[in-house]
Amino acid sequence: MVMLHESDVLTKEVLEWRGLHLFHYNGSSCSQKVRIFLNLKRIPWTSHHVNLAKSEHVTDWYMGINPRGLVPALVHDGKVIIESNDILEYLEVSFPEPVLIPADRKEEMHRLLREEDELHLDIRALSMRFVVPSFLVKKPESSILKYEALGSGKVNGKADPNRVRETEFWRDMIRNNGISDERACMAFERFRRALEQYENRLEGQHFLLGDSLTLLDIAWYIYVKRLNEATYPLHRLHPRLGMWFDALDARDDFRSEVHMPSGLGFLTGLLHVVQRICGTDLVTVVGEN
Ligand SMILES: N[C@@H](CCC(=O)N[C@@H](CS)C(=O)NCC(=O)O)C(=O)O
Repeated sequence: MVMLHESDVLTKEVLEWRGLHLFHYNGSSCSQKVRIFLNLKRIPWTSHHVNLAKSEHVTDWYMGINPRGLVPALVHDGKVIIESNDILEYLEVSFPEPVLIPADRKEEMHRLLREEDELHLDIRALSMRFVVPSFLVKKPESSILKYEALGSGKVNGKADPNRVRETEFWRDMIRNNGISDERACMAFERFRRALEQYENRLEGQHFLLGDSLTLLDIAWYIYVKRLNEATYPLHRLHPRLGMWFDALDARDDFRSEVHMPSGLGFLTGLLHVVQRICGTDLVTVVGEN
């Protein structure tokens, strides 16, 4: 679990904070996952909205809290926890009701959440190719250099290797002038394989881990929502998952956290029209049309 050491945190004031504080962004998939979890548990929390579109996460103050410069980050009674899945596993222990990680499935859940987290750069790649026009989200070299200079650069008292992963992603985007076809196909294939596995699980059960809703459903609902927005052919390729997704998406406590602002919805719609005309839409690029 990534619970930061005091020396990792440069914005020392948060170490004095009491109660539960979440740093998050409306449109961030990992933040949405945490907010749905908090809704279901009815946990009261203080919101600190970090506007990624205005680069509020690449500041001395925020990177002094999360040295990875990412949302979400949690401060609970002076402890700083980063990484959405670690935050959720931590919260499950502190707020056990209703159960979202069954006691006898903790290890399996942990393993499946790790697999889910390994796909994070893939969902980002698909989002930045098929949901948001890449010219709006590409980072110039100057922002990457600023990112590298901020924060302690340490997690658990040691130099953090994840920062390099982050900067490589953004520098790749500069080199390829966006997300390349090859990168998009790789991300698509990884998701197709993972979703196939969950499609099979749904053959004899209502939810991904059995017959009751768990954290795994929340985590995959968020990914599938984004894949839908990227025009992934969910219902055609994985019909059972399509039904599972529709049922969750009809719930207020899920849907309220993943609402796309109307301005972005319009831009995404326009992007899809242009991509279809140019033959650069998702199903054409990945050869699934
Ligand atoms: N593995 C991390 C991923 C966090 C992450 O990548 N957050 C994105 C939003 S979903 C972010 O903060 N992006 C800002 C940026 O890359 O500049 C987690 O699960 O918390």
